[in-house]
Amino acid sequence: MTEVFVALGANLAQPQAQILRAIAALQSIPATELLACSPLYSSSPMGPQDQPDYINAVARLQTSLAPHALLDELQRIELEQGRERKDERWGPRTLDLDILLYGQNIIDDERLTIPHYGMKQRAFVLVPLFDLAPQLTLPDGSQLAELTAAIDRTALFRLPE
Ligand code: PH2
Ligand code: MG
Ligand code: MG
Repeated sequence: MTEVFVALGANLAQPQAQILRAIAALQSIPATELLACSPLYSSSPMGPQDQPDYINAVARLQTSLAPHALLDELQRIELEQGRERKDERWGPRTLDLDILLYGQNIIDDERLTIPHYGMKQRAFVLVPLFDLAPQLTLPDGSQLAELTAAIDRTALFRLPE
């Protein structure tokens, strides 16, 4: 079994409900166990500003699926929740499920970049990840606690549980 962290994001069609539904769907992935989920956060959009705020969270899983098989499952859930692939970079979406970390593995191919290429620059990823795993060390040796302490959290708000 490998420990995996998945980032959840949504900013269309009742995003908070989309995230809650996605958390439930993560529990249906074969050979995979949902261990924990962070609190939910609202965040202002990174990228084009003419889109709604996002709801973000991070889930901790353990799985015996290989990385690409897990990606297939996450993309299936995205599609089930109405995800449309558009050309606009960082455009709005009903659901985005990104593998942040797959154990300490480093993967870089046409379908997957793990660790997620942008995670160290995004408060809406680092803060909920830190909620789940404050002691985490990334595969490049950086300490999650140090990255999180240094990140700008303007416009990131934890939702009441
Ligand atoms: N995801 C994006 C683009 N911009 N902004 C926020 N606040 N949260 C996201 O999850 C997000 C984003 C593309 O994946
Ligand atoms: Mg994303
Ligand atoms: Mg994605």
